[in-house]
Amino acid sequence: MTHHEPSHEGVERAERIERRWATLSTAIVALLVVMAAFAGIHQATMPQAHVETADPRTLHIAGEFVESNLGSAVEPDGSILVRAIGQQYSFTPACILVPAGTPITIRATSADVVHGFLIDGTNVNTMLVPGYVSVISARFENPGDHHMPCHEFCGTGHEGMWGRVKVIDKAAFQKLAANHRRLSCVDQ
Ligand SMILES: [Cu+2]
Repeated sequence: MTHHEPSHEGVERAERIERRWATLSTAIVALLVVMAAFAGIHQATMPQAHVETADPRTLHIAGEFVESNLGSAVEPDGSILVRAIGQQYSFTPACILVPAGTPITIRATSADVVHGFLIDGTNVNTMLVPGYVSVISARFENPGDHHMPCHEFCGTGHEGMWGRVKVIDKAAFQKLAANHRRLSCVDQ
């Protein structure tokens, strides 16, 4: 005779396994809740330390983004600091000049709407948000030219908004830097 009634031990075993899986999944959910709570509280108690602001209305008049202060400069420690702005529909400077094999810090912001800042062939890829300063670290190993398109739709002239990054030999850059406070390659 065959019957399909599960045996007593079978039912007990199934319940045991089911309880084990229920405990495991509850533990996973509890862990995720704790992680989310920690991340939320941690963010609230320690806001990002490096949010820097720049008023787009006074960008051209005062502060670090005035036109005479844009371009590349040699810092006291030998690193290069580049300041740039994006506006409808261009970058200033339109051509950024940097030396090869040197740590470079780019500080950039927008004078109007949100723009994209991307350097072709590198991992430099950020947004220029009006009111905030975007800070990017980069290093270009080899001399050459890179395209720098705006990759965030910013208006009717968006497709024509792009700049260039020109990487030159370190010694040649230093020579130029000796005679100019701020460098760019707009006229090259
Ligand atoms: Cu743009």
